[in-house]
Amino acid sequence: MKREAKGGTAHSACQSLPEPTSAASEKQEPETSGTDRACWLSQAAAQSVPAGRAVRLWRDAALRARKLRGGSGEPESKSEPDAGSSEGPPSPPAAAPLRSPLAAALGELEALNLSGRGLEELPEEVGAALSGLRVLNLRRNRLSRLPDAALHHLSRLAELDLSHNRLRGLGDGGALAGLRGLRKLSLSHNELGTEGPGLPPCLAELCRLEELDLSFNRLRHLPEGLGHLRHLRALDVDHNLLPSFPTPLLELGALEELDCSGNRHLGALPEGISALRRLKILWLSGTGLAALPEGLCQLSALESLMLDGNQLQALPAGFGSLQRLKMLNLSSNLLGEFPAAVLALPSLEELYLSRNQLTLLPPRLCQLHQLRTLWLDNNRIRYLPDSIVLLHSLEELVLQGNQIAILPEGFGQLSRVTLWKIKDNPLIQPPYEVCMKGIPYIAAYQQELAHSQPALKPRLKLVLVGLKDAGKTLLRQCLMEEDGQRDDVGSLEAGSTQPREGPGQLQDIGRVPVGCCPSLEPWGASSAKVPVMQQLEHLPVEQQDFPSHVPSHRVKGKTPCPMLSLPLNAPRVPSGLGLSGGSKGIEVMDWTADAERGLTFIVYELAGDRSYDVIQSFFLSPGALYVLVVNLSAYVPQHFYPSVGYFLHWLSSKVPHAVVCMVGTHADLCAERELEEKCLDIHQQIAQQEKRDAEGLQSLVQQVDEALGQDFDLRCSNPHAAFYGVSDKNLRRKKAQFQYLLNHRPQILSPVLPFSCRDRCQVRRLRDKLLSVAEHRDIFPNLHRVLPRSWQVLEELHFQPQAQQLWLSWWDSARLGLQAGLTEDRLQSALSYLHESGKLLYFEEHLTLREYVFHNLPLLIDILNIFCQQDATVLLQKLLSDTHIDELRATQLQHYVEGFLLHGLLPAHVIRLLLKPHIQSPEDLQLIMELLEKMGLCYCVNKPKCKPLNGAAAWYKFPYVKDKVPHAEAWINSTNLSGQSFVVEQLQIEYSFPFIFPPGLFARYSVQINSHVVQRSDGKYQIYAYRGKVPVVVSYRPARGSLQPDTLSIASHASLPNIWTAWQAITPLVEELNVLLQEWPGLYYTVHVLCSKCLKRGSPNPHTFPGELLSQPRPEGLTEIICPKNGSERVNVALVYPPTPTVTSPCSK
Ligand SMILES: Nc1nc2c(ncn2[C@@H]2O[C@H](COP(=O)(O)OP(=O)(O)OP(=O)(O)O)[C@@H](O)[C@H]2O)c(=O)[nH]1
Ligand SMILES: [Mg+2]
Repeated sequence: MKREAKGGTAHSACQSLPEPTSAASEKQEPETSGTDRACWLSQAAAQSVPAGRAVRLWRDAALRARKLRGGSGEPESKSEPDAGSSEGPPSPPAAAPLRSPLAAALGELEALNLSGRGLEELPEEVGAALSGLRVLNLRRNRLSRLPDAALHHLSRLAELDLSHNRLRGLGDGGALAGLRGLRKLSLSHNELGTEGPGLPPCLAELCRLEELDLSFNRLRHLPEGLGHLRHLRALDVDHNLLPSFPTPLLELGALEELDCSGNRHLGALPEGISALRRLKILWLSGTGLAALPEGLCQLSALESLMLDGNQLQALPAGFGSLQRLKMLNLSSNLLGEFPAAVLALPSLEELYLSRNQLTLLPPRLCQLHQLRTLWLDNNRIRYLPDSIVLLHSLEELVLQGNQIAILPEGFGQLSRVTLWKIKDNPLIQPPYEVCMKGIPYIAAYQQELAHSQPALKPRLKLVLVGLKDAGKTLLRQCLMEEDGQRDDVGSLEAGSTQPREGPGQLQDIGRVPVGCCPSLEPWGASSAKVPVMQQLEHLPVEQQDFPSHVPSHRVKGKTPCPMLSLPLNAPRVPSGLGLSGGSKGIEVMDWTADAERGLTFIVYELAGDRSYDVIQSFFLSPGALYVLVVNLSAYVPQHFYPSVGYFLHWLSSKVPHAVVCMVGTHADLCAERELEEKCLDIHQQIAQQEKRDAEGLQSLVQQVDEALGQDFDLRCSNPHAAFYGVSDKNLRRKKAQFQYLLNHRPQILSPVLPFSCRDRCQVRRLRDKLLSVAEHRDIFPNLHRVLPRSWQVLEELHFQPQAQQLWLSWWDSARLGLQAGLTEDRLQSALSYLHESGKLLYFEEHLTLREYVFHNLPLLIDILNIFCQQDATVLLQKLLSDTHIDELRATQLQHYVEGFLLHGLLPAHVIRLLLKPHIQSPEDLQLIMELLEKMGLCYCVNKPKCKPLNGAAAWYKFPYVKDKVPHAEAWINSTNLSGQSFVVEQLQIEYSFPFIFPPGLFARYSVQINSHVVQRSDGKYQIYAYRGKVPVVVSYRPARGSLQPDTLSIASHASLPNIWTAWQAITPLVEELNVLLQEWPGLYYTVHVLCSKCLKRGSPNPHTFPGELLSQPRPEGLTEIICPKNGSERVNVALVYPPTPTVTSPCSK
């Protein structure tokens, strides 16, 4: 808008000149540069005018977007390099001796671009030699002064760009004195004002000046005579140190654009601002304004007004006079009430009110018929006026971070809204799961609600986590039994818990833990039938089985963990005990904890056995209550991390802001004093861990802030700098990511709650505690979501007892839909809701899977549990359950089982046997394998891409089954990518995970990349493969001590001229990893590009460049970068930046 407002009059004097570097466009994007484009001749340049307009339009939009949303700062993207920073200054062309006839030719030159040439001085004679010049571009050099004589004779000069230099002052202004014809002057991004006043009074004598850019300097004053610039239309003085609004500006009657943003202490505007009657654009972001003068309301030509980042509490009464205003930004102010005057602005198209303190919106908002953009995020709004649905032109509606529970009826009418943000609101109608899918889904929900009665059914997911033998199963049993009001603990039986129920009936499949099939599982019977009391008599007190990947440094102290010191095959519990071996995988069941209030918990119990890590992560989702269980009798402070700290890291990496309730079991086995001490210790260590993590993140925010405070050029010129070369945009994203992590720390509800299943009182207390947490509207605002009755009936019908199959076809589901009163066209949105809320799986966008509804989650989990089974006997028993199997076949099957446990490989026909009776036909098997592939749990190793297997047996690899073969075969060109002697260059991108490496990530990633690679060879921690003909290696390296976190790296190699092939090989893998990591929104990790020079030398500690460079374009003109670890040695830029930037940035969460 800023440029649009300038209209077409700007360049009448320079019609045949190249796209001019206007003050505004300059801020967005540097001009073309590079040796081959150092100068243009005017004839050639004339052709560029139409294209130039298009470019300008684009820049305008980008500039505006940046100003509006990102705040101000250094321009992004392909900034010109400071050519001298890495290569030393090339000899300035202008310094060469000038002789005829060359001199004569130069004398006719009209436009000269010397940007980014590392110039430190301007030769005195340059002006005399180039007297015909009309455009001179000297931006991005190192000029610290302008010799008086240098620009003399340039009386025809109309545009001069001196931005991005090191000018500290202009002396007495002698250098500019001769430039009487100048219309455009840019002095932005210098150091003007550092010495003396910064600007000479004679600046005011450039009386033909139309555009003046003085932004990003250190100016405290503007020359008094500035007001004499009668033709000045655009003035940028933003990001200086002006202590007040400069009065000379009030005389600039022709001014159409004024940018004073970023002068933090401007404080107030004078009444006299009304004199600027032609002003169309006024930007005053971050200027410390606490009020606006009435005079502002007389700026009747105003179209764009930026007032964000001030301290405004209200607008002046006459604000409604700004009848031409199209864009108003009032974000980040102190508005407690919606400024009513805004409603009188009929032309308003964009309104930004983010980060204020608004609670209500006026019903008359709908008067703003032209409104296309409405940003209201991070306020305290509770209700939206019904009339908001009449804003038919709305395209952007941002409401996140408010208190909105209900969207007005007819909200679906806002069908033109494409940018829609609603998260962080306590939505119940429609529920969050519907809202986040977008306006069409909201429309479908609301139509459905109009068709059928609303239904309220509070259900909360309750997830039990903790180490093996922490006491989760018994705790669950006690709680659920307590609900049954029985007094005799001894009569508790595992089988008495309620599995997922259909409408009014128990569902058989959950009657025993879903990980166990009653007829096949040897432990099933023993676990299910032993009364609790009996189990208590044989308590294995000292057992602690730590996650295998908890780094040893995390386990403090010397006391060895009892279980870790046992031989691998030693029995862990005395045989014959009730819960020998613990639970398997995941168990799910419904628990009606409060029948009166109808509150149901869907309980997910995640077994402590780490083999189930990969599948368990799928069931950690937002909006659940997590109960972290610790065995207090076995707890010692040295084991805090594996028994508590690790779980908090795990939970919060997957579920930011997770609600965690700490429960300490086995309280009956601890003396009172011991109990107190242990609970206190856990409490304190949680606080310490939290403090450490938060402080770490805080200091990262600070580092990013410091980097942002620096000039982008400076950051690019110093390879030692923390964020060398990282654009402001990426830095801001990084900061936003850190802040997100800081603002979404886990919510740990109370100190540890001691618990003993022997003590009925404690059981009851825990149950009451869970209920009160669940009912707490601030913690679980979504609990009381409103559903159309038809959706709820549909859900119930899908879970009725006869629906024992693993999936339903779309048609079967549609039949149930009809029973629920849903016609087929309305079924999809209901299924989509049930999928989003974790009730069933329905992949509406998957070509094959969308024909099916996987409604039986317990059964599916049962299947997942089988694939995580590490016990050969159990697997074999499943395979041999068929009585017709002869001895030979049995031996074969045994081999398959061994192969599976050793390499994670299984052929399809054996999988089919394993999944009996759930899977019958080959088609069924095919479908379930597609589902598992979609979930990223396995891939087919021998399926030719896109073709079915021709009768041959398909083999599947389950990469999370830890491959016992430590290293993959390093068969790529018989080289080892970490080796020493290389003719070729190496590329290596390294992801580091300082807090936690998400369990199962390597396995999931290994599946995810399968479609990109061929001829792979997998080891425990490595994958060697090819992308086309180019080798790639993916390796995971577990943490070694606290200073070296877990890393995952992706590497390839090629000769320098062919290095693009290596980039082509690794960038899709990098992008795949970036996408996968979005499943862990609370995870902190960093990405780096390793220096290939260091790698080549075999350095054990190679220098790292920031991974953000991967998503940035290669800086034009830059060929080499200094590697600080190699002194002055340089790395080719092609070894640090990919030829085309990656689409996803590592910090774009
Ligand atoms: N005395 C006593 N024993 C308990 C208590 N809670 C659990 N136990 C016993 O501790 C052992 C382990 O309990 P489980 O409930 O199976 O542990 P878990 O956390 O489910 O373990 P996994 O399923 O392996 O992850 C069992 O023998 C329980 O009987 C308790 O509060 N007091
Ligand atoms: Mg258990």
